[in-house]
Amino acid sequence: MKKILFCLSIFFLATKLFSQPFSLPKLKYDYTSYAPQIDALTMEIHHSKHHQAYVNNLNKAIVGTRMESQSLMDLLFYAGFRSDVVRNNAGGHYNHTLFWEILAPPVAHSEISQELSNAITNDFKSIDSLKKVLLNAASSRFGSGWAWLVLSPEKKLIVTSTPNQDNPIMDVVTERGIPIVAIDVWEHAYYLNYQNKRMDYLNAVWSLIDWGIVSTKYNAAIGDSLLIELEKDNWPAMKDFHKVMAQTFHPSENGDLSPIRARSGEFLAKAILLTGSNPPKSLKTEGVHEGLLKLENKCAEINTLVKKGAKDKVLIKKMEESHDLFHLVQGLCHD
Ligand code: MN3
Repeated sequence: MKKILFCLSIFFLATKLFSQPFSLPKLKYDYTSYAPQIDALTMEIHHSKHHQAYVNNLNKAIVGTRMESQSLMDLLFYAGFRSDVVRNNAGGHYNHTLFWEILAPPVAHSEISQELSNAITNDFKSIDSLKKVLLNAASSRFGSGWAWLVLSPEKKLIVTSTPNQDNPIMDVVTERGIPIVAIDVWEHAYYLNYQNKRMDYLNAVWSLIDWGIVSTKYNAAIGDSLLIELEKDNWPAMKDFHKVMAQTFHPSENGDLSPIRARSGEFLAKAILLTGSNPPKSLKTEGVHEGLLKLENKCAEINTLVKKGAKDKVLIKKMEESHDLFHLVQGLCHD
């Protein structure tokens, strides 16, 4: 029995040591199925080399850090707080995954839903004008990047484009939302077959988009609580405060009080600006103002303590209290 337990524990330890948080998703069709729109060699290199490299580099960057236990969504949502390596490779992994999901050989396409069809008519007049707007965003993206069809927090469909491996979930972009169509406009996506003719590639990719799958993405996005999180984050004073909070609180958790000792005045100033700011209109914010006043008082206490040269232990406790208050206030906001 002991032997079995020992073997089992070795097995679990080994899977823990060698398991990687993220892995390359399999394609639904083989590499040859996307031709003539996208040739097999481009598909193979794009998927098995480029996408695989984003996955490998992401895993390498987060192994042994607190990020290892976080979801891909968390990594993306706060990309502005992450290193460039994490931002680029988490983006690379997410973006390509969505791109593969929505592409299918035309013979395998499923029908667009009535809901998505209506939404496109409402927000773009017709699927043809959506095509124009989306392909224009893709063709005019300077250098490498992506074009997107996105469901915004106001539940409108919008077209956006981002550079490099950024995407609309990230806090580094201005127009945020949940992407339901992704178009890769890096040269590695088309250069073998199309060289400099990006527009020809874009027309070909458009004809591979399976609108039945996009409809499923649209339905899921409509009910996704991520929309509320994005709306909450659409509050600049809240974001500014959060940034200073993250940069001072997290070091204090590890016993480093130097950031808050250097920035307690700024911490208080951001709290005052936050109390005086207006939350996004679509959020219900009962009790939020009272919560923010308490938070401001807490930041004032911290600033006074820092000025008096208070002990680390006292400051750590107050920082914890302010952090708890902040999350309490954030939790009060809903749509
Ligand atoms: Mn690519």
